[in-house]
Amino acid sequence: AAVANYSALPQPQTQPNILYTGLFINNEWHKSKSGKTFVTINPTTEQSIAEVQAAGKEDIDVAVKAARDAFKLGSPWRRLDASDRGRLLYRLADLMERDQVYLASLETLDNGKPYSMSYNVDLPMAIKNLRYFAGWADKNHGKTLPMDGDFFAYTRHEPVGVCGQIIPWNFPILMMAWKLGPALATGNTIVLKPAEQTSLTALYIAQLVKEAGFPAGVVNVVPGFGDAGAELSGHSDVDKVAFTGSTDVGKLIQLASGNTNLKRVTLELGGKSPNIVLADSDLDYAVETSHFGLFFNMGQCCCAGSRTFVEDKIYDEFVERSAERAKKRTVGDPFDLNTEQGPQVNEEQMEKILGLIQTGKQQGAKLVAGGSRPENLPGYFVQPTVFADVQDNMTIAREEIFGPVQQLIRFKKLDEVIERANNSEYGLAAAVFTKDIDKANYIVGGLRAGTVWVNTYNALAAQTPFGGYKMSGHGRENGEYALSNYTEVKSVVVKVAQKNS
Ligand code: TXE
Repeated sequence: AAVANYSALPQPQTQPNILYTGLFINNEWHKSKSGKTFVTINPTTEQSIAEVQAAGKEDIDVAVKAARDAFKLGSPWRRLDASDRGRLLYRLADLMERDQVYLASLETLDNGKPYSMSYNVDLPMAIKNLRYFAGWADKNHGKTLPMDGDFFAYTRHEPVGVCGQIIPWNFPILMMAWKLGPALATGNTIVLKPAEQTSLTALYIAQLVKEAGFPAGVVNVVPGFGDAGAELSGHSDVDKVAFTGSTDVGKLIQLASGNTNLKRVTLELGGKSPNIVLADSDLDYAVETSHFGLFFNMGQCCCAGSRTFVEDKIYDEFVERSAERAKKRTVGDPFDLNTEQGPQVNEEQMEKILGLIQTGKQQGAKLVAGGSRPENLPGYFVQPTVFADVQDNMTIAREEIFGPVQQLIRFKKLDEVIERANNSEYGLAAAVFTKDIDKANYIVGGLRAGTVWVNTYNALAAQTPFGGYKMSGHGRENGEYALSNYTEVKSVVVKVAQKNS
C-alpha cells in the first residue's frame, strides 16, 4: 500500500513556516482564556518548534457554544443543500492537495514520520477520504416504509449534532480527515481536539476549512492536553464524542458519557494484532510484508501486526530473514528521502518502548535485532527490534508496544493458532499469509477482529470500514458504515385517510 515513488517526490520544506498556533473557534483565531500555552517539540532534534495555545474548560465551553450556534435551526449550515456540504468537502480536499508539500513537511517536522510517507501516504489518504465522504453527502438517505395501518411512514437520516472529536498523534492529518469527512458529510458541527504532541497540521487545516467556505462554528479546532479532551467528553451540550487513542482513555470517555448526558460514543483504541504466516506462503513476500505490517510509521499503528505467528516448519528461516531485514531498515532524518524510519513521537513513547524491550529480554525472549537507541543520533529513535521465541504470556506478546518491535511466535496447528490469536483483550486487525484458499477462509472466519487481511497488511482505504472488536473499541470509521456513527434515524409517521398498496 505504501510504496513510495521517490522520483516523483517534490523536495520537502525542511523549515516550514509555523503560521497558526491558536484556538480556531467560529472561523477566528483566539488565545486561551487562561493564557496557558505549551511547547511542541521536534522529535528528530528534541528542540522546540513553537508555542501553542492550550485550551481549558472556558475555551471548550466557547467552542461548544460556537458549534451549537452553527447547528441551530435555520442556520446557514442547516439550510445548506446536502450536495453543497459535499462541495465544501471537495474544496477542502483540493486545498489540502494544493498545499500537500507544505502539509507533509509540517507533519514530518512535528511528528517525525518520514516525509516520503507523509507526502505519499498520509496526505493522499486524507484527501481521498474527504472526497469519498463528499460524495456521500447527498446519498445518505432514509426509506419509505410499508407500515401497518393507514399511515405514510418514512425515515430521515439526521445529523447527531455537536460532535467532540479527540484524535491521537500517530497520523495527525489522516485521523483528522477520518473524523471530519463523515461528520461534515452528514451535517454535524465539530469541536476537534488534536493530540498535544502534534497540533500544528490540524491548525493549518482549520484555516483551510475557513478558506474552503464552511460557515463559522461548523468546525472548531482546540489544541490542548487530556484535560481539554475530558471537558469535551464530559460536556452536557456535546451530542457525540468520537475518540481515537489509548484503551485507558477510551474507558474514561465512555464513563464521562455515562456520567453526563449519555452522548453517543465511538472509540478506536489499541490493538495487539495477530499476523499468521503459514508454511505454504511465499516466504520472501511474507517476511517483507510482515516487516512492513509492524515497522510502518515507526510501529505507531493501532493495527500493527505485533504478534507474528509463524508456522513451525518455516519458523527458523523466517526469524533469520526478518532479523536481516530489520537490520537493513534505514533509520535517520525523516526529511531524507531514503529514510524508512524516523524517531518515535516523543520521549515518553520512546521510554515506554525501551521499557517493554527490557521486559522482553527479562522474560526470556530472544533478541535477534536492535534492542536499544541508535548510537550518535539525537532524537527519540529506537532501533528496529526483533524478538524470537516469544511466548504468548510474555508482556511483549500481550501489551501494545506502539513501537518498532516485532514479536515472532511459533505455532504448529491451525485451530491452535486461531485460539491463540484470539486470546487477547483486543480485536482490531489480523492477517493471514497462505496460498491455500480453504485455510485462508477458515482463518478469516475464526478471527475476532474488525479487519482481516489476506496476503497483505495495512491495506486501508476510504471505502473499507475500520474499527475494533472487544477492547479495541466500537463503531466503524471509513466506508458507508461510518455514516451511521454520525446519524440519528428519525421515524416519521403520518396519518393518511386511506392507504393503498
Ligand atoms: O494516548 P492518549 P497517549 C496507545 C499506544 C500509546 C498509548 C498512550 O499504545 O503508547 O496509547 O499514548 C487525549 N479525556 N495509542 O498517551 O492519552 C489526548 O490529549 C479525553 C493508540 O498519547 O489516549 C490525545 O488527544 N481525552 C492509539 C488523545 O486523547 C484525553 C493512538 C490520545 O491520547 C484524555 C495513540 C482524557 N482523560 C495512542 N487523556 C490508536 N488507537 O491508534 C488524554 N486525552
